[in-house]
Amino acid sequence: MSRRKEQTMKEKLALYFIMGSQNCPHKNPEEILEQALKAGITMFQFREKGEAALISQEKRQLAERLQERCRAYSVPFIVNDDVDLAIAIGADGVHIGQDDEAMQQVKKRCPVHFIIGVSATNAAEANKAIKEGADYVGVGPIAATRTKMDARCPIGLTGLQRIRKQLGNSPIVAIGGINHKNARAVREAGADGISFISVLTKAADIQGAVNLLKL
Ligand code: TZP
Ligand code: MG
Repeated sequence: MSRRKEQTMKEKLALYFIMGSQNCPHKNPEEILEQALKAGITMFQFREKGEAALISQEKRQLAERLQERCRAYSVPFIVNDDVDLAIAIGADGVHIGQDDEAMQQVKKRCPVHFIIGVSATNAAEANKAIKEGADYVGVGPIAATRTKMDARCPIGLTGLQRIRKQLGNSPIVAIGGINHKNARAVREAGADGISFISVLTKAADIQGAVNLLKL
């Protein structure tokens, strides 16, 4: 990746909000996203996942409604796991995990301009993803999280630092248990950006919560 492209990617990763309808059972995901966009998030991932997740047409319809909101703010709209959906609705990219479709396959199917993100828990996974052409790696969980039930053991700031050392300049976004208390330390440990779910989906004041994450 060119230095310039790398830099642009890092700017997009700064405040990366992730959400699916299952993350806000008693709230309207469109309203949450609208407020988050207004507050200044720089990227969004639609992660419709788990037992309570929408499927088929309902999933696609929600994706399209959220995508429209992102478009209005020129914020990239990324789809988690579901490469077919991402292609079908003309998303800006996909995010894939270690157990999802192989990178080679994803690259073959997606338009060239797609942003491709890959989850990694250690330096070996992160290195492999970048070598295979990932635009960024999502590294974590950094701290304990109640949002992802099958999350691996937290890697802490030390784990993040280790991965940063191995990856050189490649774009890294940290994930898992990130809140206003640890956001700054996470950046100082080498993350170009932070990604978060519950800190916004559970917030009474989304604008205020985003402001605190920026500090
Ligand atoms: N992957 C690793 S931890 C996690 C994901 C999707 C959940 C992050 O959610 P939260 O609420 O920001 O800890
Ligand atoms: Mg996945």
